[in-house]
Amino acid sequence: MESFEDQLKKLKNRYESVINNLNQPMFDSNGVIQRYKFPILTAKHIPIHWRYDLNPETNPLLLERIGINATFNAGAIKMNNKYLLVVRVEAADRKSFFAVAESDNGINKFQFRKRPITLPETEDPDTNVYDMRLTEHEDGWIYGLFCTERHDPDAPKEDTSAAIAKCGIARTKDLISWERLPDLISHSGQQRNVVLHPEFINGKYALYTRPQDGFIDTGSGGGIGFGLTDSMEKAEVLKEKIIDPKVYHTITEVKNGLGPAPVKTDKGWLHLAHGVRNTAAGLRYVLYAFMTDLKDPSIVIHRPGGYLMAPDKVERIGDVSNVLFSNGWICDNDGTIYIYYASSDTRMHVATTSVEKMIDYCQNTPEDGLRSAKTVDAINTLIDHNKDLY
Ligand code: M1P
Repeated sequence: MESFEDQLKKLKNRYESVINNLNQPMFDSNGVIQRYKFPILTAKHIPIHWRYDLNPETNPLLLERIGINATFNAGAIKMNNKYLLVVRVEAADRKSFFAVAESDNGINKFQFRKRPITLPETEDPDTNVYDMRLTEHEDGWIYGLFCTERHDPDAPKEDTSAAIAKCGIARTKDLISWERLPDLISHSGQQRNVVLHPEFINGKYALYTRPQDGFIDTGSGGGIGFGLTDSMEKAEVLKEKIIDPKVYHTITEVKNGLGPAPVKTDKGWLHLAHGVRNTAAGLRYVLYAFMTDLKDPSIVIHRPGGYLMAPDKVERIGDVSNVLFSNGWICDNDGTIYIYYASSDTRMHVATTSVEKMIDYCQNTPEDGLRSAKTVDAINTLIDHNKDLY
């Protein structure tokens, strides 16, 4: 049998080769989005000392003690010249938690910090927390809004899967120590995919919401909502206005939800979201974009039809297949945008674009005409425009 030392050496070498793997841009691009060949974070990126007891006395066989299932749905922020992701890490026991991974260039060599985030709890402990959206708010705090899930106290005893989803809120200045605030109170059922707008609107905090009747089904709720709250210490949204509804026979037919906090541009706020439709093979999650008014971000000003990104090749396969989901992006000073997205609830990827390209995409992609004939009209308009050019 291999010695403890030799096994450990192998483990360490494997880990080093995973985290030092260099990415490559993919040849295949639509001009808007540049994908990269390799995932930037997988379960294999989790440090060895989180998973193994490294003491030969207590683990002579060097067995893994704590398994990790997946690394996905990460919030993102740039601090001190580092590209930081607050990753949803899911352990083998199905509990998700948050952990910071960082990279020097946003594309390569993401590495987890020494420990996961210790997130304080409220008086009502969370069973599961996931999908943190980070917002650098003009009040000086970095807020992390996430989904907190608990068993439904009103469910019949035999129903062990009924859950309630709420928006949990925490804030930090450094991503190390976190202050937990009370969960968001809204009056529209359950909430997932809640995002804080970075600026005050009419002196209030503005939240993008996603009301839903049930835990999975949005039911009569759904759509991306917008509401205001006086404070984040006791966040409560009394009224939600649906700014981007779910619509029959579109990419958002079943449900949708905002991704990261919007990016401010001189032409309006740039948004990334996910849309969900049903298929015979189950739900399909794609990413789409839209823009809202600079002064009033509850008014959509550009609504390009269809998806920006859909699951492709290996992205299609995972724990929850056929899913792309993004809750983090970073916009650099030079206008480069790093879109951090997860595929099939399993692994993290990066794609790059720019503010200029995204504005052009939003302004010049025809809106969904909602009927086949309108799609043909749009193609004919383009063909006519291209007359003498092909
Ligand atoms: O499994 C796909 C996604 O499902 C949920 O998102 P939504 O509420 O929009 O359907 C979330 O659980 C998300 O984490 C997950 O990726």
